[in-house]
Amino acid sequence: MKMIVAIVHDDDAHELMKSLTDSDFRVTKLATTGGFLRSGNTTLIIGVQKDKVDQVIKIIEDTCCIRTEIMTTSSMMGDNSVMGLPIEITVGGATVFVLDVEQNFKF
Ligand code: 2BA
Repeated sequence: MKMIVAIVHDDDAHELMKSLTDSDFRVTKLATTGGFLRSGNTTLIIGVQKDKVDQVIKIIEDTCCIRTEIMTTSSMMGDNSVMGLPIEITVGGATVFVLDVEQNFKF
């Protein structure tokens, strides 16, 4: 068994959950925060048999879009200055980790 951890944009999360559950995958959604932008994103945990990993990756790839976010240099440095310069940051479509699951229990 494998565990797929997918960090996606909040705006893609609902559609991705729907596509995965429509394809009979089981999903858990977590509200998470990116360390760089310090803004909300969504992490989905999907437990699947090894032969289903590629199907899940394809659904994620087809659903999640690359976006551009604007942040200021002052927020990057963590200060409250209003003099920060706006910079563009490219986010996503998705950051995906595929992990081996040693054991899986349901009680
Ligand atoms: P954030 O950490 O908020 O990062 C948002 C975007 O900022 C990243 O998009 C990347 O384009 C940019 N970025 C991050 N760190 C940077 C840095 N030190 N210098 C310049 N630009 C930087 P993505 O790569 O698509 O990542 C989206 C979110 O996925 C991240 O949000 C984070 O929550 C998660 N993530 C990405 N890589 C990860 C990793 N190796 N481990 C854990 N979480 C990760």
